[in-house]
Amino acid sequence: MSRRLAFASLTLTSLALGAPWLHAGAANLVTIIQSHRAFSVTDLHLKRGDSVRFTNDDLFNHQVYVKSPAFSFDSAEQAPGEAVSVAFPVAGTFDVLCGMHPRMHLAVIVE
Ligand SMILES: [Cu+2]
Repeated sequence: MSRRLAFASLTLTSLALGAPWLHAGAANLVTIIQSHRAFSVTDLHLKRGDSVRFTNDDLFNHQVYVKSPAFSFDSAEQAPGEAVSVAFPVAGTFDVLCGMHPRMHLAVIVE
């Protein structure tokens, strides 16, 4: 399984050791590509408040979702070429899945 961590490394900005309420305005946006029934990375580290933009680079629909007690998201059907963005407002580890392709999986770790 290939791990294109170059994308993920974009999120590893300087460690924010200050108080959480000082993070406002420092949120990052990371782009993840959905291609060949896979996400472009297998895991992603974010800071609370960062967003991920999922871009469907396949010729068929995807449906990205997160379902956890702390945080849920559902893109609904995502047509080819369509991008959806989601912010991760709470800390935790979240399984990002596709409603159409059960083998698609991305682990998002929010600190
Ligand atoms: Cu899919």
